[in-house]
Amino acid sequence: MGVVRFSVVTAFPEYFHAFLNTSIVGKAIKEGKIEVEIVNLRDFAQNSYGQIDDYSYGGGGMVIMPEPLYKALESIKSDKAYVVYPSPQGVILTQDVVEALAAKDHVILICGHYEGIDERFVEKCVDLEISIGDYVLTGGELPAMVIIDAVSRLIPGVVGKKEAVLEDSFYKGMLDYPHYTRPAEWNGIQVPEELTSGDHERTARWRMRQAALRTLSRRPDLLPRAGIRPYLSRGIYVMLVHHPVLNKNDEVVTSAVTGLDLHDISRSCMTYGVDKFLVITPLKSQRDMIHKITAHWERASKEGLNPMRSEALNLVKTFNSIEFAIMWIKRREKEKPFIVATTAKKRKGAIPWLELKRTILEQDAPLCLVFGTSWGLADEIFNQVDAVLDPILGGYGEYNHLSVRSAVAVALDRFFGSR
Ligand code: 9D3
Repeated sequence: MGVVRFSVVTAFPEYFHAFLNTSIVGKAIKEGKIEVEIVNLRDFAQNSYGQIDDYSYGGGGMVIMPEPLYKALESIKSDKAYVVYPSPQGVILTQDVVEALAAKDHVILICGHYEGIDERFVEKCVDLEISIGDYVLTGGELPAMVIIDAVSRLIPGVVGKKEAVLEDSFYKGMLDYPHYTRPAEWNGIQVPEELTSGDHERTARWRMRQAALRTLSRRPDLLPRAGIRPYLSRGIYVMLVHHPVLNKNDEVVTSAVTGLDLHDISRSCMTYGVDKFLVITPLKSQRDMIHKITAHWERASKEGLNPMRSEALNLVKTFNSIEFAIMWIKRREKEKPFIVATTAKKRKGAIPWLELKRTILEQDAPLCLVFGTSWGLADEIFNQVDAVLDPILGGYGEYNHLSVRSAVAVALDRFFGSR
């Protein structure tokens, strides 16, 4: 995050006086964390009348002329400035755009007024047009301040540590929970009991729940990109089934456990916040082999070798049937988990990924995602689960043969990854 410098070209410098001397932005400037220079467009006027605008060709209002803008821009000393023009025709300002700007060394903001600025200047000098939303303002000054404000708070040390932590990827893409301060009762309205109880865990759970419910009801559009794992209070389980599964002739068989699946899926589970990786095989010899592998890495970790690998493999738990695994989850969670089967084939009644993501967040129930090895889960499984997911489609051609560990990674990213 390298921005230290903003230059603003404007015909109304007074707009910025209070902004640059107030609150967090004012303090950041005083402390030298950012630098904001205001360039008065009138100083680069065409004539002694201070003319900077003229009638629009083809009729309409006034348009800022290209030459004063160009002279103003030339007056700003910089080798690698990024030129932004706040305009109703721009890309909508989102946090992604703010983050991109925060990576620049020098951002120049060109404030339009009246009907706008001459398009030839835009063509020749502007790197990006940015709109701050679909409503009509009188000029680009307020948008310029919005951009400076949003970018500044990303610069280390500009906002306090507490707030900065809130900005962590942890909270990314979801709405905030409601806030309260004293008095505990105001106008007959009580502060929610969860916040005054002094029980930190209960407070945290309540806040995450509020954030989830608000996001679902007010901004469901945020859901596809939101990382929801921190908002779920119950366990998430990935189940890898080696029996009953199909072979290539659609016969029910028992498949072999592979070391690759064990290592790779447990690492994916660890990465996305899965609580346990349940490996199902009715063969005792196979379960023994799994224990041998996990014990090996456990020992390696105790000897100071690859502790991360053993941490991930700690998630592995073996069962000789799906039923036993579900019983174990039920006992651990004191509740029946929501069981979801995955499949590479189209099945009627299957639900889209986003719908399941919404359901998981809404219900906050324990979740068990079931993956079949070999040619997929046997038919009998699909009648016993709460939902079946649409297959993962690459969006290209008919070929649809992901390895099960790739499918697990894609599935976990769709539900719990934040983008
Ligand atoms: C008559 C057509 N209008 C375009 C929608 C003309 C017009 C309206 C408002 C031309 C310029 C402006 C001034 N607005 C900005 O400079 C502006 C703006 C905005 O109005 N809304 C959201 N974001 C921005 S960024 C700059």
